[in-house]
Amino acid sequence: MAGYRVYYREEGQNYDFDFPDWEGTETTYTIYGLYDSITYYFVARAYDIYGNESENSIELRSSGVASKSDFCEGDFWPEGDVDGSDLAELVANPALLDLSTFAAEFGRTDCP
Ligand SMILES: [Ca+2]
Repeated sequence: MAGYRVYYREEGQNYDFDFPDWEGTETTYTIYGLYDSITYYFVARAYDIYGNESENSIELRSSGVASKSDFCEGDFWPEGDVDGSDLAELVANPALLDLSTFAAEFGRTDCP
């Protein structure tokens, strides 16, 4: 086996197996940009160096995988925390967010 491919679809749509959302050998991965108002489904397939691909894994269903509170609104310099580099971005472009919301997130280190 050479690695895994992960595919996802929105509820009511089909998988597009020509375009994996992710491919690699790690056994965890992170997906960004999902909406908490949409239900997503995921399957994984293993592949080998000859181009063969396995059947689908068991299909997983999202349940609020990306609720809004999981994101840091202040993480403008997106390295996973809200700190001085984000403050510099906010100062350079104050239209990004109001200062009080930013202040409430300052110091977070759990941004996805
Ligand atoms: Ca940051």
